[in-house]
Amino acid sequence: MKINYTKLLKIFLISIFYFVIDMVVAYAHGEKAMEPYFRTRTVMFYDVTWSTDNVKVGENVTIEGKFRLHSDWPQAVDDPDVIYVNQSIPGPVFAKIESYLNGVPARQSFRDMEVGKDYHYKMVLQGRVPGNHHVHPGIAIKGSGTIIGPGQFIKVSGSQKDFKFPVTTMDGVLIEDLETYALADVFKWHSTLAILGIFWLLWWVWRPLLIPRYQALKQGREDLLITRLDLTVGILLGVFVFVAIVYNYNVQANKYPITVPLQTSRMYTDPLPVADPQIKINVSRAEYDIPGRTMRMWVEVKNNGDNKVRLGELTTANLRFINKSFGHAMNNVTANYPSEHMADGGLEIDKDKYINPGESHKMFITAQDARWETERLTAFLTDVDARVGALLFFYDEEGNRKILDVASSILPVFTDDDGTGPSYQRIGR
Ligand SMILES: [Cu+2]
Repeated sequence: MKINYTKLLKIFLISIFYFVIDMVVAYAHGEKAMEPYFRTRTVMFYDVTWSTDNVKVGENVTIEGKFRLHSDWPQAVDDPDVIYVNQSIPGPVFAKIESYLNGVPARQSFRDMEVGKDYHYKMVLQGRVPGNHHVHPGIAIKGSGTIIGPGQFIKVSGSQKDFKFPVTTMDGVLIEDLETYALADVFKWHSTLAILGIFWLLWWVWRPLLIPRYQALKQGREDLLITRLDLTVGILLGVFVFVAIVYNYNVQANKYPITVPLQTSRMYTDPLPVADPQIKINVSRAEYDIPGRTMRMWVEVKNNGDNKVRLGELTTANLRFINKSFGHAMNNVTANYPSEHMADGGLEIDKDKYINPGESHKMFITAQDARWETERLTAFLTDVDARVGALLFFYDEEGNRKILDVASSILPVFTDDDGTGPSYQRIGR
């Protein structure tokens, strides 16, 4: 068979072209690529705030909020035995100054997090590189990766030259700028070792390589492969590297007698004390209407508390569906909350009302938004774990909030259903 090299070259170039194009449009933080069961049933972010959306280089922005570890934690995701409070930003455009989990400094990872419980995180970032950056909180789960919260664009203005990171060490030495501290030593060591490495590589590479050496070996002439000079150079190099390391180690140990190694111990904090909402939810059916880009849920809510409660919000995968006709739910939305995380249509509730203490109330919830599609949440249709989860926010008449995490298997609906189709009738809407 004759190979068409021109055609092959063309395909190759086109692949590279598309690869490059793809890199240009890659701009978000990869959360869309994550499976919906990961994004709707693990770390559920809520009450996220950014202290400002405009800082100068060297100024601080505080990001804080809460998350619940969903009770219906997916089997395919490692349990949150070890987590780390992190930020998701495009490279080191901010410097992290402080971070906390439930008020405990979060420089290290936390162990034994409890599923079904709530935690509060806070981090302070300092503007470093000018630009308009998308800033998310993130929670890294050991074994499963980082799940990121909602993002807000924060503009950093000024010049990167003005960024200084002064630190005073424990023994009182002021380091004027951590950015450039001991950088000369780093370059010196890297170049010294690189030169030695390249020398050693070239020493062997400059002469005939694989085939001639293989033939010499086959003819029983190993003695030709390594000469006396090779041996001498090898020994000298080994001795030189060893002496250089021991000598410099001693010089540094005398120069900095007190050093603290990186800390690897794990932190622990109790979860936030959250009162039992005294609400029971039974999801009898959930479906996703593909042409209508709508999630529908049939739920029965039993209010076991002493106060009337009404459903105000459904939030999942950082998308918020608000019951817009309910004042307490609207009050919970801060004015500058990023609109990309707000579903335009809000949450539609059939038979929306305050549920009395002791009452069982059947409701039909509709969450419609094109973001189901654009956020690629509809991948649950092809997942091996076709369950979807969410947080539901209920409020009593005083506006006190009660948060519930719900999950249900979800069925796809492929026909264009306008609300009168068979699935509705079957459920007895
Ligand atoms: Cu982002």
